[in-house]
Amino acid sequence: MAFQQRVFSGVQPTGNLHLGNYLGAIVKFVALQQSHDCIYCVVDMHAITVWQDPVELPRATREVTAAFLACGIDPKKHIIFNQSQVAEHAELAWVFNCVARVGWLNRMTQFKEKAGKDRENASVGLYVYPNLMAADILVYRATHVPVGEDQKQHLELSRDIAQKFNNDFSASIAARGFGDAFFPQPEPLIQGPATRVMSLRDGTKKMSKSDPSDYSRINLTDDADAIAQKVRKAKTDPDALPSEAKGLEDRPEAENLVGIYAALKEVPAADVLGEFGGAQFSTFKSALVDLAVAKLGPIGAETKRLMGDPAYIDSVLADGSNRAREIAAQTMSAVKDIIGFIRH
Ligand code: AQP
Repeated sequence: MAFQQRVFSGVQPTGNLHLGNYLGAIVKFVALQQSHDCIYCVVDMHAITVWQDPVELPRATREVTAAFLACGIDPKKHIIFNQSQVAEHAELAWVFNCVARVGWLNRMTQFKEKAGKDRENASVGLYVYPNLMAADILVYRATHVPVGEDQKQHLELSRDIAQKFNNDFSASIAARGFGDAFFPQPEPLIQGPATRVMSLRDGTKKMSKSDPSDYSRINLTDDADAIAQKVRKAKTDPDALPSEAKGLEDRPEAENLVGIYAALKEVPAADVLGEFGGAQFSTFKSALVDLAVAKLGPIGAETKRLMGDPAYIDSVLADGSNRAREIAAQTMSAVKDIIGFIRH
């Protein structure tokens, strides 16, 4: 069956958005608006898999929304909304809790990393997080999902869930005129030189909101001074930059900074090495500061300006939630029929 092409992705309101979120996901959200219908979600229900302060959560939800707008997502042509306002996400997630297998979830590395040694004490929500993520995508029968490399395994699980649902209910799906598949196999879009931006303090660790050191990441709302300080203090090695990609092997910090520069400048990493091969890090870091300030400065300023108008941000979320709900309700009605739930 041919599915209408549709993009879905989400970002958690769990702290400051950083360069990894921006280059790994949001830049792609913006580009895909030209070619697809897009739905971008502030996934507040995912956020509460780890306790969130009820005073901070709405602020963080508005800040992610403001960042989406500041980066250039058009809320009229596309949809921006917060997950908790469309109940069908949770409804479909329950169905998927009954489709996905315990063995599949046991293989999820993100749960292992986030729960750590204290697994018994992790929330059940954190464990079934990937089922909710599958519901987020499939409740819109979305076909393409731009994400960073860290979400690859969860996307594979979403595909497995879609396939098992299609198999488990194949006769019912066909009887209702949906052909041989009700859900598409959503395709991850993980491309470019910055699919996994690493910490500025340790090139083997992902740049992350939860790293205790603010020097490990560049936040989208950092001012020029903060960006300059963080880049200058970023860990490097004593050698000059190589002129070819092979020279970055076993130099994770150098590779990371080159990847960041390439992604911000929207050129291949080879071009960056062509330009800076043989240069010392001090020279390269100065160029990186200029580029990062030029790219991120206007986004940070616009995010802050929008945060001064929470009523406008809330109106964007309300309008987006209404439009998202219409699509999600149609999917959920069909899912209920397919499963055999009586609808009144
Ligand atoms: N370092 C990264 N490099 C590239 N992409 C990244 N993403 C996150 N970190 C990087 C991508 O950003 C999108 C939104 O992520 P999220 O906020 O939903 O989830 P997250 O992965 O939990 O973010 P953090 O910063 O890593 O938070 P913590 O500290 O809680 O682990 C996703 O598409 C993600 O791939």
